[in-house]
Amino acid sequence: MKKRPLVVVTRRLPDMIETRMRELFDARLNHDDAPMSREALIEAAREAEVLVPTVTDRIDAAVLEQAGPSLKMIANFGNGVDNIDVQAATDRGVTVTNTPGVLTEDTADMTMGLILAAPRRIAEGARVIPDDHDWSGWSPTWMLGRRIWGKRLGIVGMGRIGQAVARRAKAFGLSIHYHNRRRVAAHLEDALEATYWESLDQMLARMDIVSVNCPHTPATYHLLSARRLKLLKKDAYVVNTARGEVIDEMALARMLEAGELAGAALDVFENEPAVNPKLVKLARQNKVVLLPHLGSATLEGRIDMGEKVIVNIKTFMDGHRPPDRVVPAML
Ligand code: 8YV
Repeated sequence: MKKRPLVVVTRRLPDMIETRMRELFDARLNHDDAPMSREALIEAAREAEVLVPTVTDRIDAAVLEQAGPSLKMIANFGNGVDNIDVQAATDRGVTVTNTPGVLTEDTADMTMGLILAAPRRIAEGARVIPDDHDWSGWSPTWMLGRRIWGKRLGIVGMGRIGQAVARRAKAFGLSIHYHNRRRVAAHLEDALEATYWESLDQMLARMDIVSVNCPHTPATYHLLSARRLKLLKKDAYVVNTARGEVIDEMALARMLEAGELAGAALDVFENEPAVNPKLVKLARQNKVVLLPHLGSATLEGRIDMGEKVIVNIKTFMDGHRPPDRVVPAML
């Protein structure tokens, strides 16, 4: 009987995925609520044949240098692989995979939810929609939020998730605009009724809501820099369900503190799992809406991601190229 590979998983996965992993692999599962410490991650890399990290597990060159000779695969539980030094892994002969395509619609749903929530939860000085449904009679100070239909939505990154956001936003009556590394095909632009902006600067200066839906790469790090954030209209909102590193978070927080932006709705942060204390304080003042990276966190979505991880590992262990292999040229 073929020896089952030691597969070390860094975070809790849905029960049915963990059960399947135990059946197929020598699975070492982690049920701590907190993310794995760097020391524990290095130890896991020393022992595992396959490491299954999540977005908060930084598998950088230093971790890889300390990895054991048995580490042959990093099967990322997630689509974004900016938590992994893919070049360093590839140079060491370690195969990297991810879980593309199965979280597009969930993440787009969450993005649309935040596009809707931000202008309603962040109302200048007025009472916001109460969580406790304290319906003590209608109050004229309520709902001094902002209308979104008819407003301009600028999507930064028109990949699968950006396109799914555009489809939803169009149905909500927003005018769709986008900036992307490359213009998308004309038929797609027509279907989305989307206007392409070659200049990100010019798009940002004219949008009412900006949604960040691009991956975090060396080219998109602080793409929304302090300089670009200053181009936004004072009554604009920023929504980010992609990666915190795409925005200069401290600059954003300072602008929100100074009232130079209407608000922000953030599901991702520059130094996850830490959240900038300025943003936490702003959330208490109803100037931002914060979520703990829940974009793809539906049960169905996590099961789909887990099933992709299992297929990638099984395919690799059977000596074939895994379907979701990631190589440096793709980034
Ligand atoms: C997950 C994500 O929260 O897939 C991604 O890139 O950011 C989310 O789907 C995360 O990856 C879980 O590890």
